[in-house]
Amino acid sequence: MRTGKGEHGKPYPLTEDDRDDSAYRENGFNILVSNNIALERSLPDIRHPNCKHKVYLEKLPNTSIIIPFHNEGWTSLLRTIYSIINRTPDILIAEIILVDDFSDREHLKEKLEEYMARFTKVRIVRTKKREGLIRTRLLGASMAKGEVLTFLDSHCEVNVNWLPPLLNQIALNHKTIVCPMIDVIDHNHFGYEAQAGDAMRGAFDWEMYYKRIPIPPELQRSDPSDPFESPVMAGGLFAVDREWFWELGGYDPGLEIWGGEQYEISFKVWMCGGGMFDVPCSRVGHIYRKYVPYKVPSGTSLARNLKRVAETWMDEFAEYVYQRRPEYRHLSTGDISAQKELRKHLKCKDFKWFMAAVAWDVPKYYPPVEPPPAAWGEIRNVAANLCVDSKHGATGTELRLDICVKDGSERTWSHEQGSVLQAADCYFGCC
Ligand code: LR7
Ligand code: MN
Repeated sequence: MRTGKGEHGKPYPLTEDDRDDSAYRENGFNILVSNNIALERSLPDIRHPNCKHKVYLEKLPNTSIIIPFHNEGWTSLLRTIYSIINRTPDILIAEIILVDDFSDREHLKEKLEEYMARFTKVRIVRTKKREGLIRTRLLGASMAKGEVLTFLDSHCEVNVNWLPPLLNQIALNHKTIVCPMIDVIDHNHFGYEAQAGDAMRGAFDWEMYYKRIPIPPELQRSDPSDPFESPVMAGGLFAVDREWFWELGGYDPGLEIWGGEQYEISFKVWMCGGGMFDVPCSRVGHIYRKYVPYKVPSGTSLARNLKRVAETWMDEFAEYVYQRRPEYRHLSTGDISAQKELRKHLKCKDFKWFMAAVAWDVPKYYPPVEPPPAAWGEIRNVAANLCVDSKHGATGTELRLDICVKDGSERTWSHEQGSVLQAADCYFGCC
């Protein structure tokens, strides 16, 4: 029955002025539009019609809803909270934990505390320094009391009856991670709609880009509204049994700021005795940004996170990634011994099993490129404990013995069968 701009998830009628870049700068989406539509706006119920007739267990576990945020817009954050409060059975919410990752915007300080005082279930916790979204989620999870942990981004709108289908799947088997269908809230006009191609599941290519590929016919159910297996999640929106999450070691806390964690948790849950499902009857809208608005501390890189995950979980398949991204070979991952130990302790299956049993359709879309038969490494004079190194000299590139440096790319050599010796990279003009 609601009327007004943006109601029923309709696009806000934008004027030329509304499109000015200044409206996007702070959030990567149009904050003026967000400010001009109702915090409690209505959304279209775009679930599969069968969802209206599904029955769920009478007794479902309750959940802590954990929302990390860094410099989130005021109305986009509030709309996330209102949508949860309005569209979730109160009895299922143990608490809503807002975790501030060291934001510096004024509206996220006392003003937020004062506003949230009206919601008895909302708690605000704050990191003491910029941690990035992974450790920020971990902080929220460490304080959570609910039986299930549900993670959301700070610019979402949950849709009709989004939570019970997720909790139901976990109640049936607690070693399950579940994800809602992620709908698109347009970053210009805030129109709400399904992503292109609804019958898709999560995948990745060998550069470790997240991809969606069609659900293979073998996995399609007679009822398309039933949950289906998903090899990897998008990252931000999922629910997991709290105890199972910690049994899995939570996230690797060595992952910095942004990215890679979706692979870590996905590989881990599958390889270590659990499973992951997408649940079509649960739908949550997410604002996909136009660009990343926040600063990323220098020295952190997505590449490092990805290599950390590849080294811990992907076994010989990591080579396919390095084949695509040769620059990863020499990147330092930091210490991953605790992650390797966890993998052993949990008696996890190997990545080959994961590819064969779970992600078997991925290579059909993203065939890995076999690396040439080659040896990689340093050339060391053991007596002097010095390594062959390439340097620019007066006559071009010269080879000399020099101190051996771990991860020094110019000192790593590859040798293909039958070919001449090559330096691993074209750094410093030496190929
Ligand atoms: O330093 C930071 N600290 C934070 O607390 C950076 C971000 N954050 C917060 C931020 O406020 C937001 O709530 O962390 C959350 C995710 O950050 P976004 O919104 O900038 O990330 P994203 O939506 O662009 O990216 C997706 O991939 C991320 C890294 O792998 C996370 O897993 C996000 O949760 C994830 N988002 C989704 O899965 C929603 C669907 C989009 C897709 C794909
Ligand atoms: Mn997001």
